[in-house]
Amino acid sequence: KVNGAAKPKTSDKIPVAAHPLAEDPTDIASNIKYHAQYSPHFSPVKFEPEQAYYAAAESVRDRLIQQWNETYLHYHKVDPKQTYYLSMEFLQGRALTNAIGNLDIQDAYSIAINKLGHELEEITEQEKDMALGNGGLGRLASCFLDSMATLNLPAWGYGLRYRYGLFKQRISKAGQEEMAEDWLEKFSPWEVVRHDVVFPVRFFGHVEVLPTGSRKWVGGEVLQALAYDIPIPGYKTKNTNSLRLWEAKASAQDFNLFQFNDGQYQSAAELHARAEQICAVLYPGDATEEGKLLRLKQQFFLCSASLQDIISRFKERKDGTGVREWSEFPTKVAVQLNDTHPTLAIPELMRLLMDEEGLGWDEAWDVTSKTIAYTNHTVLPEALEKWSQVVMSKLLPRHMEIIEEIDRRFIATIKSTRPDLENKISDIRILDHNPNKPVVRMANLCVVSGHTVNGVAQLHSDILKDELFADYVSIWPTKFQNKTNGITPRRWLKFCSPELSLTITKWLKTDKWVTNLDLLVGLREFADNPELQAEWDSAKMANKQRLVQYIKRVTGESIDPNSLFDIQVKRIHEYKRQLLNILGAVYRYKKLKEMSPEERKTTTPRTIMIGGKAFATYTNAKRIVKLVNDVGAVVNTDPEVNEYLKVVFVPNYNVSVAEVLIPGSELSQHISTAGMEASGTSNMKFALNGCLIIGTLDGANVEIREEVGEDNFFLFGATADQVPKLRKDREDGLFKPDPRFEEAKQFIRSKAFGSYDYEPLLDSLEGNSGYGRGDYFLVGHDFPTYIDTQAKVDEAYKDRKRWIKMSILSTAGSGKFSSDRTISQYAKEIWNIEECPVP
Ligand code: B1H
Repeated sequence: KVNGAAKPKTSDKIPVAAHPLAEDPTDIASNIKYHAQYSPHFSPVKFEPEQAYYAAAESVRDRLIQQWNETYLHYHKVDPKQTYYLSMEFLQGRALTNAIGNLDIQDAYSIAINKLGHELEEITEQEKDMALGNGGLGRLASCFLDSMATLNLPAWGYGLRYRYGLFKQRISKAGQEEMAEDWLEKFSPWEVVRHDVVFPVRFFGHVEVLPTGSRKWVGGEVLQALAYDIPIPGYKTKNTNSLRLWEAKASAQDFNLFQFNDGQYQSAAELHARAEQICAVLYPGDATEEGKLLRLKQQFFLCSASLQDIISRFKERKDGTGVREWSEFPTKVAVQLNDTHPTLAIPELMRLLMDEEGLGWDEAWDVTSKTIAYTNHTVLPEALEKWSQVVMSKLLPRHMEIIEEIDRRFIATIKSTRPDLENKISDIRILDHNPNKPVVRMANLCVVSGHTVNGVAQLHSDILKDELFADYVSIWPTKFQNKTNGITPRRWLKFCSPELSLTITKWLKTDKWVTNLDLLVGLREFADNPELQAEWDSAKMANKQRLVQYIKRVTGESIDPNSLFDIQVKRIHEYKRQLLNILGAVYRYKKLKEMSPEERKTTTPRTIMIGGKAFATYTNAKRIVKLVNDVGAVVNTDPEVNEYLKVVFVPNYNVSVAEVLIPGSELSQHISTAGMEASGTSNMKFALNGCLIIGTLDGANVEIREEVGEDNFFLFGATADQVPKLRKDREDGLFKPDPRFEEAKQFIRSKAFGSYDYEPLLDSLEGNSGYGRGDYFLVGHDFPTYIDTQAKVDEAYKDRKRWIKMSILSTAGSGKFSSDRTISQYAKEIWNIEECPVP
């Protein structure tokens, strides 16, 4: 080696040739070599894992392209009703392992990569996560895409092609630091740009009344939306759907050559710069007016481009004659809004139908309301979107007119048909004319305009019907549904936990559970079988060992694979109560310190792992990250307790980190204040991987506990219906804190974990808070039962057999939480679409 230049590792014996559909490992290897040579992205001398990854990914993409094109043409010919899932977030994670697994060519690829001098596992590690999302809502969208393809459903995703996805989290002495994550730094082998799919998207301007009386939106600035497609393969099926991501561009005409030659470089390319802002980042900070405007622009950009595309496909299919009745549209198109972020699809579809296609209001409304359905993902007041009417009128003047008309007609209908609701009109109408800041309430617009509204777990859907949307239920009793979330068993069991999957397949004598997860109940009859228990134990241990190595690599910390692995990973949020977890850890540490060495030996050793990102401007969440790290720094270097307790903050939690953490966990914490977590989906992933849950009766925890059995779920805490009274009691000074809660807080206040100012955080837990909201999240109320329940966990873990049995029963009871089940229900009960398998 000279100057670090690597010798190519490619075996010289393997010929270079392109066999996109090769089955034989030697042919696959030659196809990979072909890509390394003829679609080069690096200097020819290098064939390190990184180069091997890109070449292997391109060879897998070749295979996908063939069946992807076939799928497109098949849908085109059959012309089935198709679903479009509109989402501001898709958290796809890595694609290579998933594609190879879904194509069922894992073994051949593994051998082929070996022939080229590499390990499949090592090269898959080279891939950057496609992190175009925040958390559960975005990952749900990605699990749904996997299930739609696996079920052969004609269904596409539409999103934005953000340049930088979710930020990369670094932990320093100061706590969390954010860095831009450039998933496109080199390039993505998974996307195909469609230069023929471009739509104009307008902003600002004004409305003109034409001589015919119809209205037209003109002027302002016009950007171009360019399509990038990502293939979505189904598991062992030819059907390969699309995730279409829009990129914003300005056209060549918008480049002012005269200004540029005059030295005015910035103003010459001003529109190009504004186009770049639109897809620069996911969720730009919205503290400023500029930030708010940019978010609204992003949302409209997604909606407008997607609907123009959907309409042009509607016209194009059917013999290519282009002649169709608009009333047919809802029989060919279903649009699902992933929360309110794509709500502008409603007025945009109305505008396109009326102003571009010439339909009247009633006809356009009929089509729109039969096409659009809305999923609510949260009841947190701060997450219910409200857009300023002033901003909306400026950016989207025609849409504001349409929203006003929807509002006006809704009120008129209520007045004429439901006089009993007159006094409720100001709550349920779409526009809020608060004189200080008139806003558009996006959830109300969705409920009024959509044909179906659904929540994402039974408890959440009940809260929507009984509280948030109660008045609407009396108007449209059948509009409201529940669709309990799910996760894809491919990524979240088969691919991330191969040992456990093999064990399951062996005992069920079939691998059909991969697409029919209910079959897992078959494990129940063997839960006491010592042979299965031994195999289960060793599969879990293999996953724990992988996790031990991962933690060592990213944190330098050595953790004991024989300790109980206790994990909480999710976005850092006060309602998710990572603070309850860490206060519990602090209390545990203090008790261990007080014990004699002999006494300590009788305790259950634990490794508590916490991971998650805090939104950059969410100060209390960042303080929680800092606290976890500070507690870890003290506990992990204390020789007295070291063997019995470690506290590890896992940095940069994302999809691929989850794929290592979840299979290796034994206990996971889903401990939100009851009524606040709409569903949760990592709870399902943990349960599926034989990890027991300590949790509150919140979101999908309720249903998980029903399915795995109450004996296999560590329940604690207030229930959702008790929460309002408990909050009131707190306000009225009726709350008597448990001495253990006071002890834990006091220990932090004593500077046992350093001198950082935790007062604002601790103070948020006090009754008369200066910073917080008087323990709004009821950490103090739930702390004692949390500690007691953790003691039960410690006892249960000492009985190895009992624990493994519980673990098996957890997996056995997780069948309901397959996203295949969720998507089948959406398909039948909301979208009315049918499978369209490619022959
Ligand atoms: C969920 C969001 C969300 N609900 C606003 N709402 C956002 C709202 O940055 N924003 O503007 C981002 C995300 N995310 C989650 O959806 C729920 O909290 C989970 O409980 C649920 O499992 C998940 C999927 O339904």
